[in-house]
Amino acid sequence: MFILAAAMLTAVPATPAMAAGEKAPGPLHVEGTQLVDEGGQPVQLRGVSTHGLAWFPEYVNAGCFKQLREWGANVVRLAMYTDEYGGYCNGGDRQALKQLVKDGVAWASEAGMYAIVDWHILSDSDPSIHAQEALAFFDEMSAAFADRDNVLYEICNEPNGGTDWPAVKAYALQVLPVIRDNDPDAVVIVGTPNWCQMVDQAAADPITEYGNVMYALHFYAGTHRDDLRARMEAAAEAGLPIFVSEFGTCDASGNGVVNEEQSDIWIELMDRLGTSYVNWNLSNKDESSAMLKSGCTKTSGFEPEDLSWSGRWVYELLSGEHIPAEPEAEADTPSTGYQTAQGGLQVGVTLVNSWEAEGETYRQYGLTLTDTSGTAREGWIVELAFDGDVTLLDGWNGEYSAQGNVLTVSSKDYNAAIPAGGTVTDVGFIVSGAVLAE
Ligand code: IDC
Repeated sequence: MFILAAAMLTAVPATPAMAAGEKAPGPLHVEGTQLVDEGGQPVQLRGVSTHGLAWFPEYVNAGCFKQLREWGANVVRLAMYTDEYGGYCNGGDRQALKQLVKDGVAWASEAGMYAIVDWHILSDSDPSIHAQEALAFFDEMSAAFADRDNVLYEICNEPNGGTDWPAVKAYALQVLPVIRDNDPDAVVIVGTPNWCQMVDQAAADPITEYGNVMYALHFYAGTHRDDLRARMEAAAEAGLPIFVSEFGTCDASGNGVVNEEQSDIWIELMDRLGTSYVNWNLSNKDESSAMLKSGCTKTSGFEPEDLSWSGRWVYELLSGEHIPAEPEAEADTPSTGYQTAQGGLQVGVTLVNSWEAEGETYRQYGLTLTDTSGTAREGWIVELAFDGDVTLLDGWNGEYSAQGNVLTVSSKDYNAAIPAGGTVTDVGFIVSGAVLAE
């Protein structure tokens, strides 16, 4: 845990860290849509995923995993790419990769955490491409981990391209008996088509031949929103046990801005459904999904200042503790914002956050619109002038268009109506390139 301030010692982590002498994680199984422990009590796993083991092996170490546990994580995912360069099926050192998986599982156990062994297909969009290697790999791994209770197997990260559910299911039905021969009760997570978004297809035709199977849904908060959440909820209602074995706070490229608002909405849904989730990714790669700043060369013993924006958000999520904002982020935040009047609307503008990434300054603003005309309206539009050409990265609860130095924001269907004297809140956007002129 970070040593931040004495006051933080009173914060109650959402997942309490293991006390000394507490027993190692016990076996899990699937009941209905839920992951449960031996006593049938629901268990929600929450944790982080490594980046590709071949590229970032250094984070697989005892101290790092112990610290993740102290932060509140109870699961770590060991992501082993298959077909990306250096992956298990593309020139990777197989012995070294398997050893990393074994070490990772051992260190996860030692820290009191579950471990997910992830066969990380991606550019090989159909898991049947490397099915033979997968069968041999899972045979060896499930034999090695047969006596361990804390291992879950994720047999195909993200089927994509034209790979449909019947193809994924056929592959799963090849891998499942191999794992079950060695490790009869282990929980197995099966990917779903279209980068793990088509849980509806699995719900319509689930695997009935084996128990303790869960289905992966993946989301990136900057990209995937209500549609995917609705699909997830419908599949859960239809009885599908879902495991969010990968999610990002940013967009689906693994980069872009961290969308805290959408991430929070996702967490709310997963907490409500009791869904387990794992954040992408534990590395210092220069991309916004990486938890560590690219300048951080530590591989354990992280301090708050080592964490990226996403890393801070994940730390706060897992630990329930708040990291005070970094001084430089606050530096250009006006405390009260400012007001401007347009067409009978009082517009309150606040600079919520600003940050640097890849040599660019990003600023997040929030708007509050209050009617001062005394007449109800069925739509609104606001023009905001910047001190130079402005680039829009993201916006919510409004329609946006940026031209030159002007950003135009207008109403969505659901917040178009403002009663006389009424207020619209939660409108916000992220821009780069210029500062809002006051
Ligand atoms: C991304 C990594 C990036 C790496 C790339 C390889 O963040 O550094 O170069 O893979 O192609 C996924 C995948 C996951 C992706 C991630 C972000 O499971 O491997 O990682 N993402 O693009 N699905 C949706 C997003």
